[in-house]
Amino acid sequence: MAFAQTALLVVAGMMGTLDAGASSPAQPPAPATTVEAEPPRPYPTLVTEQTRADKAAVAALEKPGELLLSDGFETAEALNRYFEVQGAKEGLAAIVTDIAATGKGSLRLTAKNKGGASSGASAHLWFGARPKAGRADGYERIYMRHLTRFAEDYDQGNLNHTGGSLSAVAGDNKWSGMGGAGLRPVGDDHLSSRVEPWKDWGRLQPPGYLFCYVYWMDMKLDKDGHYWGNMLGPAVAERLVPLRGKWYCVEQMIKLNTFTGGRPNADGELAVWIDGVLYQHYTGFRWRSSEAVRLKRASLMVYIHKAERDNTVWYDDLAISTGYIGPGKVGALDPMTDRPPAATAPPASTPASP
Ligand SMILES: [Ca+2]
Repeated sequence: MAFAQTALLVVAGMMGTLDAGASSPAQPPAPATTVEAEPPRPYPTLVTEQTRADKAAVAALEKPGELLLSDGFETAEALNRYFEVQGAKEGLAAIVTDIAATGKGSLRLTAKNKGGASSGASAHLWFGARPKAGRADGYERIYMRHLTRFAEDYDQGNLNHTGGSLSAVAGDNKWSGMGGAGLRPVGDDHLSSRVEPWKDWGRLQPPGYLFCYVYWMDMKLDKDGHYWGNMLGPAVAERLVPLRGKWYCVEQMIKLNTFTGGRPNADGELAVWIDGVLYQHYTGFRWRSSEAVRLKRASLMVYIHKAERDNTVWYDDLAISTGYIGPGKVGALDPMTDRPPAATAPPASTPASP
């Protein structure tokens, strides 16, 4: 809000100068303190090439961690662990068995044709609560992996928000930060990043290339005066347009910034892997101004701004970890069954446990 007011003051000052005309005395310049009230806002840097060239950096980035959960979407009960499922009653968010990457089931999300109105379906997961007493809730660094498949006829038109996202929030309100489209987080509230596709106004085949749609305290203002999510993608030559009807493994990592003497350092990171290959890596994020803002939520969604047809996407093998996961089966839990490894799994004839 402070930035918006400052910008308005500067614009008003410029207009006054222009209106004054060449022969009139110049308007006094805006006080310097007005402009300097907004501290520098560091912006992240794309460093994928440098990281790839540095074995130690890759090893650090791809170091395994503690698996927090995995979900193979094998039974209808799988949806119960999501605190918010938009579209479940209408069958727009459902566990289905006709299409799956692994095992028998997957999560199918459909944005119905609404004659040009917005449409969506989603599932939201909260992993903020820590199981061990005495540990703070939420996490400083999280890797979110999921398999995704766009329908053969998927075409969002222009705008969509379809993909998997990570959010950091302060406090334990699971819905915190939702509904903040067009608004810049102030730093002690929330941040988010979603890996989603963009058709570049029809220049690319649907669904378009994958990039991160990011909200955080140092994001840039859009030309239209709103803080829409900033687009942080790979180098232009490395943009990947997923083939529709094919499964892809997408993994996203957010590492929050540290603090020195209570002041936020610009040392946060954002990385994405596609099918186990590093796709993009950004460093230099000042994600948050408060240490209370920690990673606690993951979401899978389809959202079409102007839905003129049904658009469907499938998700499978979601995993959340404090370290790199990679494609394939996860260690502690089998995404095929959502149970511990085979040695402790019940015989095939035993009915599924709840
Ligand atoms: Ca599955």
